[in-house]
Amino acid sequence: MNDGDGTLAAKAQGRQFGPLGTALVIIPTYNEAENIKTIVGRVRKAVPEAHVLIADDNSPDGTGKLADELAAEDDNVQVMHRKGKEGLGAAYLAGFRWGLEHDYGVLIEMDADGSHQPEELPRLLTALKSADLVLGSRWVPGGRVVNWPKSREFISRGGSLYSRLALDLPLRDITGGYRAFRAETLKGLGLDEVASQGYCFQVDLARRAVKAGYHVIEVPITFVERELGDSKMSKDILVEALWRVTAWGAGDRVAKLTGKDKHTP
Ligand SMILES: Nc1nc2c(ncn2[C@@H]2O[C@H](COP(=O)(O)OP(=O)(O)OP(=O)(O)O)[C@@H](O)[C@H]2O)c(=O)[nH]1
Ligand SMILES: [Mg+2]
Repeated sequence: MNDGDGTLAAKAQGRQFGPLGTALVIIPTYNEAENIKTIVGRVRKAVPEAHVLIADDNSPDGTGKLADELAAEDDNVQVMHRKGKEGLGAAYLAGFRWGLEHDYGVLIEMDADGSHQPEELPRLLTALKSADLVLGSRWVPGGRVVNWPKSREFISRGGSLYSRLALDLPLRDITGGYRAFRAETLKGLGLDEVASQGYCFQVDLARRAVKAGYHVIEVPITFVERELGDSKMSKDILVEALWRVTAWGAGDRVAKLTGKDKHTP
């Protein structure tokens, strides 16, 4: 149910949700030297009580060094230096593991390029008070994208619609990457088996959460196309996502037909 903060949906489910605990905003970076300072500053201002983890894949443009400078100035900013470019999914999985080991109550996914506005994070966190997982959503009423060409919107909407139908998920924005997880939710998703490639990563997390029976709600966001730095999106990532979603959907249908769909994820 998309009621903005999830209260109605939680009541409908008759569930009680525990306190959230400290939030960790995980920001994966690859060549984001032009963006990293701004985004970290915006996060620290918008949600001063939250901590930040920058997961940098040894960016050739020196993002890791800038991140170290930010961490040196601020105890609530940490940097994870990774060996080399392995994709955003792998960086998030490493960030999630680090956050769980350090007992954070909430783990947040946020891009470095300003597409996910830190100023909207308080709304996501309010919604998480009565949910297991909150998806920042471009495609529910009130959600929108700024500065996207129609072609990009078509691909993104189409990807979510295809995933929704193929995987039978009651969600509108399945490929988005602005999300807030309770730590308990992440622990229940089987992170060791999550597909880490490109958009598959986001789709796989969402489908695992729904299948595991978690209360997943979508909160409208305004997604702003990056102004600085280069996109890491590629045609290969889209094709990969398409075939994986198709394979998962086919697998789910076979499992349903054979009665073996009870033990996911
Ligand atoms: N650590 C790490 N971060 C990555 C990698 N690839 C992308 N990212 C980060 O993941 C976030 C999303 O990447 P983007 O290039 O913005 O992808 P996108 O939002 O689908 O594409 P655009 O809309 O064109 O910006 C950004 O913060 C990137 O720096 C990677 O291989 N490793
Ligand atoms: Mg982006």
